[in-house]
Amino acid sequence: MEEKKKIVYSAVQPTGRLTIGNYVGAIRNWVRLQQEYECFFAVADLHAITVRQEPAELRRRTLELVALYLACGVDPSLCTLYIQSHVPAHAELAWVLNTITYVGEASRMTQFKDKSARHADNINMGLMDYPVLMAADILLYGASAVPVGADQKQHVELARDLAVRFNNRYGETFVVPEPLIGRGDARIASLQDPSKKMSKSDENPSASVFLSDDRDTVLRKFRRAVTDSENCVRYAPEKPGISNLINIYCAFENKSVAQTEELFRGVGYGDFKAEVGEAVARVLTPIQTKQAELLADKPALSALLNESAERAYKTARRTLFKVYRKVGFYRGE
Ligand code: ATP
Ligand code: LTN
Repeated sequence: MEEKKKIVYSAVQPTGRLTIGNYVGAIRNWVRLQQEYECFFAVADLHAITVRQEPAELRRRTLELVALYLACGVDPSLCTLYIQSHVPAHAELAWVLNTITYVGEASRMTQFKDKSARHADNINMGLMDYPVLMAADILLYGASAVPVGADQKQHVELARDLAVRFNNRYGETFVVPEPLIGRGDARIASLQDPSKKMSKSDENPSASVFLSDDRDTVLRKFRRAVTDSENCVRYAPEKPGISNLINIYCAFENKSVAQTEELFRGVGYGDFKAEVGEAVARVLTPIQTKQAELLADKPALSALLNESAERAYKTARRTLFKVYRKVGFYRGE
């Protein structure tokens, strides 16, 4: 009998424009994982509304993100790529999981504390419930691996705790998931402050390179990137700016740090920055062209999304009904 493939689940929220950090740290890995595992990748629109969103913009960004996933190589014939709100089981399972989540543990989550501080005028129940909904996402599909950035590790650990708690209380139901954290050097730092990660919500637009940036913008941002005064392309902890640029070059040219140092021996920062910019633009330009082509045919995208939502729902509802049975909901004789 063919061995059953391991299940992988991940999602990104349709808030803000994606950066090359999201590409290297998330989407590019998905493209690799879909070859080997049964993957479910979602656009987490239910999560997005935990902070205030402009409805028209949320709608536009959701579709743009779907097209971007596809343009980056996420292949709907290899995985299930869908919009979270198209599958009602997410919100339904989250409700049940709420009843086994303690207010104390939810309010201790780092992201909840951070976002409560940043959005002090809108500390809503959804914000606190965010990780419970995320646990529902993961547990519905029986995922054993969840590729995320280090910032999401605590949430995946809560999903583990909830899975174990439910299984202990009601009998074996959920697969207990593990976070799959990329290598530390896959973390792309801000171009303006290399001690911070590059983030789509950075207030300084020069700090992040967006996947939607055109070639000139990419080149300009790299030209202005913060470095040091040594003018030697060398990877070292005391040189976080240039080390970050080396990391980016390696990620986009599939080269090792040693190869990159060798290639740029004796080359000054100005020329190196231009080469990093060119390497990034060479990858981004075809992605942008492809994304625009996909967005020009909305009926085709809708058809694909309907089909994949149905596929996702088939798996999800099986888990949901099992849960309903276990907790004692009457479903007829
Ligand atoms: P925000 O600024 O709103 O917190 P973000 O850019 O940090 O957003 P998330 O939506 O939190 O992005 O993350 C989506 C995925 O992208 C995560 O799984 C994370 O691993 C990855 N990611 C985000 N930023 C980076 C980065 N700088 N380097 C590598 N991976 C990243
Ligand atoms: N919280 C995640 C997005 C997300 C997710 C998930 C990731 C929502 N549901 C399930 C993995 C599994 C983020 O902001 N990166």
